[in-house]
Amino acid sequence: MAASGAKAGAPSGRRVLLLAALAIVVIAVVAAVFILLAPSGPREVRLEMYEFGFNGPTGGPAIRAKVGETIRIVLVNRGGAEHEFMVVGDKDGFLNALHQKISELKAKGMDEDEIEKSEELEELHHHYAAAMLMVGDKMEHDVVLERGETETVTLRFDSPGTYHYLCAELDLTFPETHADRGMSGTIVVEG
Ligand SMILES: [Cu+2]
Repeated sequence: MAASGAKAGAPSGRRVLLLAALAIVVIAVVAAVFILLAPSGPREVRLEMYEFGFNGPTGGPAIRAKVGETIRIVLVNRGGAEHEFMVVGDKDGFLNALHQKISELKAKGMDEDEIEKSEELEELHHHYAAAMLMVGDKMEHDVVLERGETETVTLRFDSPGTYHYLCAELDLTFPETHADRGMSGTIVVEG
């Protein structure tokens, strides 16, 4: 009896092992199918704003993207001042034009606050913005965050190239902007 019991037990043990192995294979296949079929949302990049950088005291991480790809950017203002996010192609051109305009408006007797809110500066932002930002259900060329505020924006690029994201808020050492103090980073868009 004991011998036949041992004989019967051996194949049953192998069967258990076989079933376990089969179960592992089935689980692996199901998991792989789930991963492949899961809707892949837009890539998310988190940028924390400080004086005067993104994710640190200066500069910002380089972001890589493909033409037509939607990127979701979560902006968190962790600084002590208001900060802005916008994307330009020609950073030097934008900052030079901005400096010139600020000097002109300053010569007219406008103070920092009036210049910041002026239509002329708004037009410059609009002219140099290289990518529109989807903020909620609105298209904007820039977005401004108060201290402690969080905002999610999505954007995509139609042309390859090197772009710059930056904060063009005026600084207390007016007429310099936060971008002049290093608050910018690159976005490399490949075709
Ligand atoms: Cu700023």
